[in-house]
Amino acid sequence: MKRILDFNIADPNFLANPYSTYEKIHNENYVLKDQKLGAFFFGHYEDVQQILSQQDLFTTEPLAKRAEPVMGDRVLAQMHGNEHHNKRKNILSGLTGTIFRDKYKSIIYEITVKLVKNKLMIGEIDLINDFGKDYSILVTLNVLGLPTERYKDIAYWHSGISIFITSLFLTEEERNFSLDCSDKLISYLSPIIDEIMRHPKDCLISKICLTKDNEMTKSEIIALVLNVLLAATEPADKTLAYLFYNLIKNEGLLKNILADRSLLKSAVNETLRLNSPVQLIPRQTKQDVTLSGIYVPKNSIVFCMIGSANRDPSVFDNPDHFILNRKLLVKENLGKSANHLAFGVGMHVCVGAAFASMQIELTANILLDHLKDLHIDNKYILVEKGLYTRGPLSMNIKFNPCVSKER
Ligand code: 2IO
Repeated sequence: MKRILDFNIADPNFLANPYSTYEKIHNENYVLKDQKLGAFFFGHYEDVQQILSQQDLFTTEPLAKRAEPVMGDRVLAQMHGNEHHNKRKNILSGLTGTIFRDKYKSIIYEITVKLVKNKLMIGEIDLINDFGKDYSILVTLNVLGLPTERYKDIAYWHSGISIFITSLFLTEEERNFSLDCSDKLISYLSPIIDEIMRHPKDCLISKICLTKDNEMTKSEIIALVLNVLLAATEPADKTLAYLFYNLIKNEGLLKNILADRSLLKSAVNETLRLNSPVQLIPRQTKQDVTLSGIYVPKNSIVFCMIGSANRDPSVFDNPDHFILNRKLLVKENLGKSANHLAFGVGMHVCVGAAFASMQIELTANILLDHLKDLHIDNKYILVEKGLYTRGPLSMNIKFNPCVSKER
């Protein structure tokens, strides 16, 4: 029987270490309620799976407030029926494995090598601030078909939009900054998107515009472009940094992976479980619901605690540990297919999941080829930031300095 526990998401102890709260949720069978926020927080694997799979009971309505004001229109997760099906299909058609191999692979290679090049002789790189932030924006701009000359400005505007989407509390000042960033990014993108609409090319934006009767408005197109830009960049640098942290910090793991690169795929997967970059997914109840014995009134905000669900000991043995072939340990009752929920589940499961996994695996392979004798300084302390999306503030990794052999 589950019980409600009073919870304050703004508690600095929770921000510093949400994992002990996750443990409490599992050990004492709690569902959390934040009275001030008026929201429920579900952290059990089965509950999260239920919430995300029953989209008629638990709607994506919270995005109308969380995303629309900075996106300018609806994002993919707010759509349903035919519209959702068609838009999702169009976006997916630009993110296939074939296109990845034929086109994005070489682009990602070039971006990665270019960004690490001047760090090679130094023997140290911060995977977040020297690499990941620029890397994720550059890759995504290329995929969308946007020019990259002003990527620094775009990264700045993007950061403002990201604050809006991923904050639980916003000051007036932050809100204004976010809205201003959104205005500026939309003004910048608008004429470029017009041009792509006039002369479609081989890029994701052209595929997004691919509606039969061309019934999409300009703001609908821009919102989906911003949706892809945000969703593809925000978790990418975080996942890559956590992956290298896990590879280096787990005894013998790096050595095994260097000897057999096919293991990297599982390492990316296990990183997504243990260090889920998206920790919360919001939903809203369409009617009164009782979930796992907890009564949730109509129109309540319900947060899925992805990071907690992914550490549910009834699904994952030894949940706080990095275990490479974890899939084999998944408990019987959820079936062999049970996996982490880092990409969500149900009809709104991340449309870029396969692409993201390929992207992170490829980039890690390139970095492993270029950076030799990887280690992390004993003095480095992992400090994480964020409740909604969560990632390391920095990730300094060291390696043997070498002279670049690249052009
Ligand atoms: C972009 C939070 C990075 C999505 C969001 C407004 C909608 C949706 C998500 C993920 C990850 C982002 N929500 N992607 O949780 O598109």
